[in-house]
Amino acid sequence: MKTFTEDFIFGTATSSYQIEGAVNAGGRTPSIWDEFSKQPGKVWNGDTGEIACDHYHRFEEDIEIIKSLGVDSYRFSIAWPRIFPRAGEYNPEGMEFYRTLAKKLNEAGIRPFVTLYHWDMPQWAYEKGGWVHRDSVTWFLDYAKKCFEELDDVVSMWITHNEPWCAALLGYYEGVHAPGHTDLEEAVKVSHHLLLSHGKAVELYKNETKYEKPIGITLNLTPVYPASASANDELAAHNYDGYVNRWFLDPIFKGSYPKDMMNLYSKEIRSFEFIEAGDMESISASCDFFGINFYNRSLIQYSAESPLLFEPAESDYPKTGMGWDISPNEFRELIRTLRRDFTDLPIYITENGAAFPDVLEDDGTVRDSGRKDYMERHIRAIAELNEEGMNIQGYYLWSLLDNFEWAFGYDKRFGITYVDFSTQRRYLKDSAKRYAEIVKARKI
Ligand code: IFM
Repeated sequence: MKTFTEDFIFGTATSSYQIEGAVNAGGRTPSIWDEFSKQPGKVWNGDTGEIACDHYHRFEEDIEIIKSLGVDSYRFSIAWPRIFPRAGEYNPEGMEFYRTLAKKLNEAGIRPFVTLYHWDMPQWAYEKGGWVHRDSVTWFLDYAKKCFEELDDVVSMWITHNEPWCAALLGYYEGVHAPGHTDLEEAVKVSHHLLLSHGKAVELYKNETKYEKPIGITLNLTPVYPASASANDELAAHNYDGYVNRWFLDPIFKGSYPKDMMNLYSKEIRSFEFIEAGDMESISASCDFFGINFYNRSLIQYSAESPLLFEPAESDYPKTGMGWDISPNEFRELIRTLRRDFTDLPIYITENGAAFPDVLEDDGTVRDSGRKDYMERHIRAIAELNEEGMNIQGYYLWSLLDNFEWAFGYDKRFGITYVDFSTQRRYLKDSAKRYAEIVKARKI
């Protein structure tokens, strides 16, 4: 039996575009995801976030679900185009939605953990150059400042960016996320501007003595393993680790980009002058915690055809519905590596969870034993890591609700609550009931 201290934070998480719907309500204008998902072939089944879980209209019902789980905290993100629907134009009605949500959570004893950017850049900002343009840092800071001013008293912790790797590399290099570009130079610039906007937002927040809440960033990290001990596979794994993990960890914790990756990228990027004097100091501005989203390990092999010389290798691990390896042991190794090589900051697991093909039974139950097992194994790993002194202070299960899973549309269900998208009725899955038991007992 493993136990958690009283101050360990159990939570659950969502993001704005994935659940809110109501894309034209309250003065909101389109985000890059509204535009991207409308393009044929970009999202499974032509799905969009237009209605999603209709959380914008049903948030009170959703707070009741969160309450029923007994969790300490709820992590959600703010839709930037609700706050600044046009360049320089603040929309108080958009802010009011989040203020009401946060206030009601506080009234229920649930701490709001707020992410500023979970990928829904306003379309107007994209049309002015998006994250490729250095001015995006200023646009983001205007938005962040307004959120801090209007919400800090009702928010318990702030995250600047969620998974900048996805926004930059999936969005601008692999082309599978909005805005769907396939240009490495753009993607690397975007990653720099995302990181810079993070660092500058942290500086802005910390320079105001009236703000004292913890602030940090969340990265998606994956421990990488070579498919064999061959020199080629070792090289490929090292490159992939640089591509997903070190390109973000190094600047945040060491104040520099990994030189091996700059070298590799220099095949397509002739100049790194977009990194200006003082940028790295801002990017490595000290945070109060470090957020990690963990889903799976990566098994990687060499590929001479791939521009960065890596590709995924076949693995014989049991998989989730995404085809991702279920790998709680490698999660343990990841945390130990981070502690050894990167940071002493308190760690929050800001996302962890699994998609599986769920079945809603006639009696309203969903027997999602695969998700339950996945969750239990990762929660147990956290308890054990804390016994080793790894200082993980919170765990947020992804996700509160089945929702719009980006390019996979509504095909992949990550929720611990089943959403019938034709009626918008919600049903607690077995995993949610089990999570409530763990949270209540604070043991597993
Ligand atoms: O749904 C996403 C989330 O938006 C970011 N982290 C990974 C989740 C599952 O793919």
